[in-house]
Amino acid sequence: MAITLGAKEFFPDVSQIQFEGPESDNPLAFRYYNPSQVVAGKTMAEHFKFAVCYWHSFCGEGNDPFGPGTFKFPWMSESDPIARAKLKMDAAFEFITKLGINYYCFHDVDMVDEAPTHKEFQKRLATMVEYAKQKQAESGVKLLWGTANLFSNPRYMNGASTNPDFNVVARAGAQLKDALDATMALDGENYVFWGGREGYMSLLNTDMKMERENLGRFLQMARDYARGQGFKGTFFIEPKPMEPSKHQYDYDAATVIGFIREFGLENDFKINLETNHATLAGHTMEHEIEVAGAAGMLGSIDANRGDYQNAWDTDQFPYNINETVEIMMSFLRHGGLQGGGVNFDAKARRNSTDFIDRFYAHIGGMDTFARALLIAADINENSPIPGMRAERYSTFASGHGLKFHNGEMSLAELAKLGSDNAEPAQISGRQELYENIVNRYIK
Ligand code: XLS
Ligand code: NI
Ligand code: NI
Repeated sequence: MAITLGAKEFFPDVSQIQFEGPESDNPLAFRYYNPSQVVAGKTMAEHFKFAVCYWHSFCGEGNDPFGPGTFKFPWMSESDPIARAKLKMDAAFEFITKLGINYYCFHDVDMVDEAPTHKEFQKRLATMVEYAKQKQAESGVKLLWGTANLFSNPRYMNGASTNPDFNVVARAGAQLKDALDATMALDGENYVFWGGREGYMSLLNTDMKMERENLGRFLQMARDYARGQGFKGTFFIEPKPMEPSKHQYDYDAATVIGFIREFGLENDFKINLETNHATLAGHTMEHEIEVAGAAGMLGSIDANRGDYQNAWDTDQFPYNINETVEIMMSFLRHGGLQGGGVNFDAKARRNSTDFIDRFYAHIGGMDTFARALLIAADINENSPIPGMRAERYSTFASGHGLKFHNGEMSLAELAKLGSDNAEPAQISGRQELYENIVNRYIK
């Protein structure tokens, strides 16, 4: 059943993508993602809350530092910015709906082109927010999160809230307030801060202490304003170590947790982790999930993957099943996401020039996650791994170990036990056995 929301159908060759099971050879069907299937106590749709991102799927034309875009959007021939933005939104909602996805995410400037003045952009954005309201109501698609693009416009070349010039900080504030208003008007469930240029290019000209404090103030203001307007959602900070800055202040999950606590944001902020940002920071995504999860701050995921042979944010769609199984093992261990979902912050390759490639990309990403969830749940429920992990830490389950863990032991007591006991026996970590078991469950 094809659902057409706008007057024009943009993808007449694609009908509603259905779950057909692992044996299906239909490239436009899900083989694992079955939204209503219950796994580990929740439906797949509830676990993931998959989202399509506006910027990669409907704005990015495939340009790279060596060449212009390769991708021709059918709405580009429309010259009026509002008419063009409305066509783009019609196409976006048709795409999202046909994929059976319930959420989307956007930056303010993804919705409609920037204008010569701030006031003119405000008007454009307000028009598109009204239009998006209608599209959401017709389709049932919801806004997972909104954000302000405070990094593309040349005025932000030295940062937005961390800019050395207060005038730029104020301009960023105007954009932030509008993006918060747009998110709230659309019942956005969360709001994201990704600070691409909130960092430095050189310490020679940078007062890092001042810039970090200003970033903290900016986030506090955002929280106070939105809470004052009745926003009940969660704010997320999305860590990334670098790119476009040489160094970004929100380096990784551990750094962001410290920042959130330093600036008193812990009751309102959690973390939006992105796979390729984890790898750029020299971590795995499951490492980042463990760090955020342990702090109770695992909010949302930007799903993608990098390329191990080069080191930039390639934003490829998830595909690697072993990697995603380990991600889902950590995900389940921490009880899933708090408030957020799995947003495909990923783009089809520059030479994947047909719109159908974006359908294949999302189907593949969703199926990779769904299959990994099934495998991770199977490992948790049926494999020896949970028992092996529990056994590995069993000396902390009772007695002296438990007392130590609970902070009920002094160093003198600990030292006495350590000195009186015989040399501890050597216990293998069994890493290769764990790895073999994981591979055995990947079927
Ligand atoms: C860029 C980021 C960006 C954020 C939203 O690397 O991933 O796309 O998710 O601003
Ligand atoms: Ni992202
Ligand atoms: Ni990214």
